[in-house]
Amino acid sequence: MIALDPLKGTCFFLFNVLFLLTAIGLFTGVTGATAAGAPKSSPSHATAPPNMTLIPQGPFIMGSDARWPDEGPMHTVYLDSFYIDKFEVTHILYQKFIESTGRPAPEDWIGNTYPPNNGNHPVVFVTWYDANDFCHWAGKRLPTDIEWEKAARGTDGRWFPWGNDFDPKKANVPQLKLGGTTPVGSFPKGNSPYGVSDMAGNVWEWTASWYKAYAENKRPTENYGEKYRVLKGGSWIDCSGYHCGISAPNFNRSFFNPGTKNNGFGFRCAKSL
Ligand SMILES: [Ca+2]
Repeated sequence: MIALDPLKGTCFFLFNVLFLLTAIGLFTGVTGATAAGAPKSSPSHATAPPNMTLIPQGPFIMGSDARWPDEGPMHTVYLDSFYIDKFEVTHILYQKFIESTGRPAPEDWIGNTYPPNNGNHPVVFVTWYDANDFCHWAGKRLPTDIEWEKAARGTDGRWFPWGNDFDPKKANVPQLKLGGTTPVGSFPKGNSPYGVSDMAGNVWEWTASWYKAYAENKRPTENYGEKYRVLKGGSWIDCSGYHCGISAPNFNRSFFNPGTKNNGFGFRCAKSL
């Protein structure tokens, strides 16, 4: 399923401008150093905040024409570099947020205590507002759906974080029949090309984006607009009763009222450089 793309034209324009600026830099010999001759610091994995990783700038393939109308068309988007959490936000981290801010705990907690032995599981029963406020409290922000898809997909247009073939042993997906969440990072063979965990399965993840049609999408629905927020990545929950198909593909889109919370919705944060 898909969103956002008045950005597409802008992204291509920016790409062309950046290409031109790079070319100018090469001809004038100013890339890689400041006018004063000091080395220019460039973002790297080494400079990423703890438990975050760098998603480098550049174009990537987003969307798909293979399944649901809102997932297409497949198109190329240019993004600047950004950081994203390697893991879904856990109960342990969310507890720090609650204790710091006085925010009410999720409904499956007892008081300010998360379910027993679930500290490293992703927090669930969180609304979009909870997720958005947590990320800002942590000095971060929610990723856009575009950023999320690049972090999961890399640049080669793959269907799943690990490649093009569905493999229920590489993610906590309903086909694995575990019946609940797993500790974050439990499926390292299912990591994305950037080493990001649980991008297919475990919990669906709230993004900053409204549910809107991609540019050039010719299949409008009454659901597009600034009503629903996009969630990405599938979860452990079997949604086949809703004819959702396999929810693990990188380009899959779900959309819900931002006040929705359940035992399959969580989130991770991103950060601008
Ligand atoms: Ca996930």
